[in-house]
Amino acid sequence: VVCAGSLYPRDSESRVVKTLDGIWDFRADYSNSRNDSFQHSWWSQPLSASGDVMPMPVPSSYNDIYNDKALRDFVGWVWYETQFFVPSDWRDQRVVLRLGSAHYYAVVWVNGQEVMRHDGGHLPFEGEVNSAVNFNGPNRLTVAVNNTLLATTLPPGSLSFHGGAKYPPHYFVQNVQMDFFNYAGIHRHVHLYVTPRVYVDDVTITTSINGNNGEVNYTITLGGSSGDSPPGVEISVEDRDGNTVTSHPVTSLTGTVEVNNARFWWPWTMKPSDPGYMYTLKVNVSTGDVYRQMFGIRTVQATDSQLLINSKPFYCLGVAKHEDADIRGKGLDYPLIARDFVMIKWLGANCFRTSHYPYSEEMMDQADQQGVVVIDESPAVGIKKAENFGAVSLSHHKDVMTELVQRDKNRPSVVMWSVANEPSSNMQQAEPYFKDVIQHTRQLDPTRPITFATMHAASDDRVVQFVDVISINRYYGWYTDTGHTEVIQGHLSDDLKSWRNKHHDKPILITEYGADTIAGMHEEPSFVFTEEYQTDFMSEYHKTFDTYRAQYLVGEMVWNFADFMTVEGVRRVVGNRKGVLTRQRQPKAAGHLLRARYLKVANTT
Ligand code: GCB
Repeated sequence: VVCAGSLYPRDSESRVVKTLDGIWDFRADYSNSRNDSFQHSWWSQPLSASGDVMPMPVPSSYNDIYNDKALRDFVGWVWYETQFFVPSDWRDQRVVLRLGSAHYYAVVWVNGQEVMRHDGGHLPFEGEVNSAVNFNGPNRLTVAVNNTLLATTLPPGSLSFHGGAKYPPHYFVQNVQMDFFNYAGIHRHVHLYVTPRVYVDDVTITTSINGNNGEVNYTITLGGSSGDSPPGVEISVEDRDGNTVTSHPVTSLTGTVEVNNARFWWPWTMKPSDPGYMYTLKVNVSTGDVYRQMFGIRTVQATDSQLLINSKPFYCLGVAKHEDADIRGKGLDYPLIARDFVMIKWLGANCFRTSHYPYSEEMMDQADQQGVVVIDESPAVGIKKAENFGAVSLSHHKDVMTELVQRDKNRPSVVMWSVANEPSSNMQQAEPYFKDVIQHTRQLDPTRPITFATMHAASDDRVVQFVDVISINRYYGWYTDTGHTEVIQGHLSDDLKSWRNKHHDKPILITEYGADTIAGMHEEPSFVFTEEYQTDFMSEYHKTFDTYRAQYLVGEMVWNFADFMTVEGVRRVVGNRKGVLTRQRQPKAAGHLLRARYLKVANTT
């Protein structure tokens, strides 16, 4: 069974959510470090019965918890196990197990019975587990997770096998086509929840604005109903204080509700006094289920030269981010989420890109509620080789877009989908491949613009023709003309003009520019890797941005918000150091520079 998780599990009058987070038993399987079939049936009995187990936190990446290089760089299956109880009065209801994310490939057993598997590391999946759970005693939950990246995974990767006497037996390494550490494990919450037998399965909300009023179009899908006598539903809209704002009961599964004198959803820089206003659509099924779906009333549109939110031009003062921190790796962490929003606002940023994979739902909730705009990126980073464009890859990519849109479609913060980062969009194969992925995404969600981040030049790209906004990643003065800040303006200016000449119907967004900088390293005059170089380098970009800001440039995103971990390599000094903040989220000089700029620009647009 492949099961995508749809609605976020929330408590209500009819639902109870319990978390299974905690310290679980764990073991890596060194005997079979590949994405093959299982070498052992470790699900069939308690994990501790088949060998030693180690304590492992959930949620977290497992890589940086122990002082064990083999585990940090492990490739293959790891096993997690915990125990849980199910209240006996849940017996006649629907009991669901949901994992927010397990990277990359996961198989889940309850009491030795397989209940689901999921392909892909950054999106939720869930399944009904009534027939597997025991209501009268303990239950054993086993999760096997495999982090191997291959030609058809997203992100793609490959394995190299090294034979001969010089290498240990069965030696191989994981090659990645992306510039961040392949953290793995159970990265987000594990929830067990209960709903009535007939339940709200999905809620889709789109909004439009009519003068001072908001129009809320909704579609409800019910699950578990027999069909002959479908239950009734009652829908109401509540404001942020819980007051009902719909004047009369609405009882159909799909329709439009008008909210008079609506408070629209605004990015915090466009309405500092009242950003991120969220309403709640309350769905009440006559047979008992109640679900509350939050939403915001806003519109988004890309024109030939602007990005409009609620018909007003939005200029993205942005950061590209990563889910990355000490110890926990990519594990969900509330203090980190809270701190990141503090620092996003400290920088004066109004926008981030979820480079290079979908971020946690808990993070996205904060973007909604704090009025921070999001470009929501799929995990398709580094589709670079011919073998990454095959039919299997394409079909998986479309499935991932379906799961991503399904998860985030009701979020007002999400104003654009990014279907990929830096694919070989100059290759012939890229054209039909991305045409299909983008068409598919547009069908799923006709309301939001679509983009992808390109590293290629206007002259050799074949994919930008299909998108609404051109997103470019640029490193003049870093990977090319290294150390020469004086050439940045000329190169960037030429670049922007050549894109405009080729596609004069699309605005342009800078999705990356940045320079590696070791915090505390200084040199005057500036020298690569010093704080002085990072600020000199960025200042040159800013001058060009200011010229095109008045024309068709709709935003700038620095690479990166914070330093982050990568694979070991001669170009990386314990990770990528292009953060304007350190990995601990403290500013470098560039952080102060960006803050001064963003606060100034926000006041002049
Ligand atoms: C890029 C990639 C990003 C890298 C960055 C860099 O173009 O999109 O993932 O980390 O460059 O620092 O090289």
